[in-house]
Amino acid sequence: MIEETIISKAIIESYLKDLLNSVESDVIIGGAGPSGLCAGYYLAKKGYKTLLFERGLKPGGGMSGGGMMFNRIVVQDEARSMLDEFDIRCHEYKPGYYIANSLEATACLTDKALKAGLKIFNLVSVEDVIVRENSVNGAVINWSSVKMAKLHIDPLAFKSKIVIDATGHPCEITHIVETKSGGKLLTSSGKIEGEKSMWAEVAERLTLENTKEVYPNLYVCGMAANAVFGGPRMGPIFGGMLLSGKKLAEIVMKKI
Ligand code: 48F
Repeated sequence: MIEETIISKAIIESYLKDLLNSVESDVIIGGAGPSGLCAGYYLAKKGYKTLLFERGLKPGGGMSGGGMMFNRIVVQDEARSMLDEFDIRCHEYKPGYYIANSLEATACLTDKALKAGLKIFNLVSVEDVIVRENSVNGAVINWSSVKMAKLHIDPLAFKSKIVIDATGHPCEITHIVETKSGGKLLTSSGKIEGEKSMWAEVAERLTLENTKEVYPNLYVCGMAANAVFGGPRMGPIFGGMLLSGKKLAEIVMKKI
């Protein structure tokens, strides 16, 4: 005999236990694209209490869609070893260009990150941050459906030592901080410099250079890093995203 109320209690209790245990953490990541998942994987693997809030139903961000809905991604030599780290199969298309299935890549990143201990809360958006004495101290979250339904419902606040903006092109968390801090970001103008048009080679290099702190205790990785610091976009080559997440995890580990 199957009792429906046991199913309900199992789901509610298990989820709420995770949620309650997450109110204070080491690191909060906004966005489950490749860079956010990668950063979360390396941090969780080293034992840092790390949460990831993802607005959408599924993790993966822009990775699963590949290039123009052709579900393939390209990764260059520099990030080849990361495909192995995540058990993502690939083959060399031309010297230095590796091609992988974008659905497999997304699934493998998600699987490894979860199993390393990253807590992923999907369908939840970061809508604000906690700020104390000009330093980010956590994220303010709400169900994504609340915004979609245009409901006026107050959010909840989760504290962390570090917040990572991995929200991709719109760099949403940095936008919030820029707006509310009066434009005092650690960029050359103090504001978001804005993403530039596609130039894959330069973009891949700059993604790594731009992976850093943008406001005290707020860090950017992936496409958000280029959008914030004024780098170009790169299209469906993903080595920079993976390396950026890894680099940021290392920076954050040194900081805390
Ligand atoms: O855009 P996205 O995949 O970020 P990424 O890790 O990778 C970029 C590439 O996919 C691609 C590219 C490189 O080849 O140019 O675009 O930098 O994933 C960002 C995720 O953040 C979520 C969004 O739903 C997506 O899954 N997101 C955006 N804003 C919020 C958010 C928010 N405010 N709160 C929570 N999640």
